[in-house]
Amino acid sequence: MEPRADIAVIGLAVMGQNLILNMNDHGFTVVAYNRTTSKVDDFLANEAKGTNILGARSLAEMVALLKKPRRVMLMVKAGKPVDEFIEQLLGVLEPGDIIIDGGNSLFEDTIRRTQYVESKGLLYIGTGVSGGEEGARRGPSIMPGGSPAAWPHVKPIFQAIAAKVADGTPCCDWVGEGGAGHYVKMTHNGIEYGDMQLICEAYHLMKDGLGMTPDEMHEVFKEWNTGELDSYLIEITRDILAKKDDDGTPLVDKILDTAGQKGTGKWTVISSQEMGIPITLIAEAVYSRCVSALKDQRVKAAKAFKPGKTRFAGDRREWVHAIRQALYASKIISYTQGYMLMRAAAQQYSWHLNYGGIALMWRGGCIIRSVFLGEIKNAFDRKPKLDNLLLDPFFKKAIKGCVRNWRKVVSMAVRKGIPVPAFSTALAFFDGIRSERLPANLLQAQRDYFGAHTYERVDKPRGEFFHTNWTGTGGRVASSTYTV
Ligand code: 2AM
Repeated sequence: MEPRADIAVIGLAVMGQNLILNMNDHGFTVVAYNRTTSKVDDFLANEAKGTNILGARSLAEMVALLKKPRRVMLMVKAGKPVDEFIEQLLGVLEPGDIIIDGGNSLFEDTIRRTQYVESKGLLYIGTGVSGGEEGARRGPSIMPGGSPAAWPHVKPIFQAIAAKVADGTPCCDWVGEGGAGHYVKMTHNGIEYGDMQLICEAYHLMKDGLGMTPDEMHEVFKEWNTGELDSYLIEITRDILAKKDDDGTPLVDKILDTAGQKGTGKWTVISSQEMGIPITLIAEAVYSRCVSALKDQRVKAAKAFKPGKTRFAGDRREWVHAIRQALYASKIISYTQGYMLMRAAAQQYSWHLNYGGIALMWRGGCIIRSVFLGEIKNAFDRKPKLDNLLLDPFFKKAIKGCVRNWRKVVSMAVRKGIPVPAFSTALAFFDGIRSERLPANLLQAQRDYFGAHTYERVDKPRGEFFHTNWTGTGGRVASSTYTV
């Protein structure tokens, strides 16, 4: 067998198949393999018919078809199947060959696998692939991390098949070492949770606060999609609101209001807790799905605490504008928090993340693609070491322009009893981060009172710790090991 294939893809579920077809369209010779080998035959006889795609019925046959260094991409279920395939591949590949995991793996697994595969003399890439089935076929956002030495070997393929922004730049670049690619993909998914929740809150306010119909809201989202909120998620919301059921009534009204989740939003929040970074908006987005899932309890509580009138007084157009501004400001906060998280992770795991490059990768192809990400890219172009997005002049001005209406919307929602957890946590974070002095002085006093945890003083240098005998009966010894 002549080694003529550029890359092998293992896993012929829809994402794997579409990536293979995409690679084939761009002139690469791909060899396809799947645990259940009948799927290889099916694929070659149907979707891949008439293409240059090759099939393999065993890993040995697949390896024999590959040019060196061999590139093998796994598109299988995250978790054990990835480890099992890595083990099998180590038996048939050679030092210098490259194993790529394109599934939704947890970044900690990718850190471990990169070290393991490198210890065997091979190279490893864990890459986020976003954009769903359609993205995989027509141009996804691709976020690769792992062994830096592997990048030049996969770059031509990945950048060719990735989505492109208007000037032709691909939505794929090297993210960083170890698990950086999967971390950035995880953060992307967390931000996606936040963006979706923000849109849902805007919808809820327009529906219950302004009494608008889906058709009227369709018009609003259509207009929003032409400005600073122009994005894939606003666009699909516009279309969803116009969709009618078979009986001609809006389909959205017939959909049960309980949301599911697969876990990447949760992972983002868990990681933020471990890192001590407040990504409050994504956390509220995850918890909002949890609240939505408690339908039975909600039905009972709704009977116990009957809502009052939810309608906002005043001009509807002005309210719609205010809601738009509240959404925009909250979105800025969410991305600020997401970037804070990635910065902390980079420090913790010694990754060299390219923050502007990440914005560019998300600019097209993926679910959170938006005009807004172009502005984030600009902010990092202006100042590559920018440590807080809020302090960039563009975003600073944008927030200042929205803050009055943001407060107006959140306070009216609170008065009328319409839940806006993401809008309001964003505002609380904004007010917290711009507070030079927070009440944590009292908190430290409480901790010192009951646990002798000590405190620092405003009139002494940082790093000097004090303990007070608050009651006159406690000891004078400070606690240094017990932390709450
Ligand atoms: P299958 O077609 O043989 O089930 C998505 O589920 C992809 O992951 C499919 O290609 C599937 O292969 C593969 N997959 C799921 N679990 C697997 C496992 N335990 N071992 C190998 N491949 C697996």
